Amino acid sequence: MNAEKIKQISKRMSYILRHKPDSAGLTLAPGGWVAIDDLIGALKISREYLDEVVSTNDKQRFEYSEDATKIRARQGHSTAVDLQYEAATPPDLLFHGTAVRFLESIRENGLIRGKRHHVHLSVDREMMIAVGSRHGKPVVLEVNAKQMLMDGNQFYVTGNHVWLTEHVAPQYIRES
Ligand code: HQG
Repeated sequence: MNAEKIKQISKRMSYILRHKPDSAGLTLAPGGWVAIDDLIGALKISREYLDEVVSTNDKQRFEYSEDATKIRARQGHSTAVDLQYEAATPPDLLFHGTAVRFLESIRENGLIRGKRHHVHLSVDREMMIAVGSRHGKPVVLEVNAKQMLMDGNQFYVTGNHVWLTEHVAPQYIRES
């Protein structure tokens, strides 16, 4: 199917499932779920087309429920919803990709979640360079997840291996 159209639908799905479900007349259930039938109705696409958008998505941003009747965005939400992730134990070291121009503020305030529910971290340094590049000249920060955990901070992991936490205080950050 047409790659451009798929991308366009995927962007609209991110907007609906993360930020403005009511723009499509939908409401997110706890966990961030909506009925697939409702979503494809709102998007005016077939189930087969949705399957294609979900399976080919470069970052695997969406997931189906086990019974394949519901769909959600795995992370990145700004709308108020409890994704019901269970706390998980992260690897000792995680990375965060950002832009050089944010460093001064990050040194002072740590990593803040901004409009999103969480700060996004990963074990994948390369991917974090790409994430940082979205904002300018990229820089990858090392996050001492082991110490954060010992100090009582909580972490969550999504099905596409993004690690989430509410805030990373400056003392856990190292500029690599
Ligand atoms: C930065 C995309 C100043 C933070 C990506 C980031 C990711 C600060 C920007 C996912 C700061 C927020 C998340 C502070 C953090 N002062 N700047 N104290 N603390 N920042 O887009 O992490 O395509 O909300 O470093 O690929 O870039 O949407 O977060 O540069 O996986 O699926 O403020 O979103 O995925 O930007 O990206 P964002 P992010 P999707």
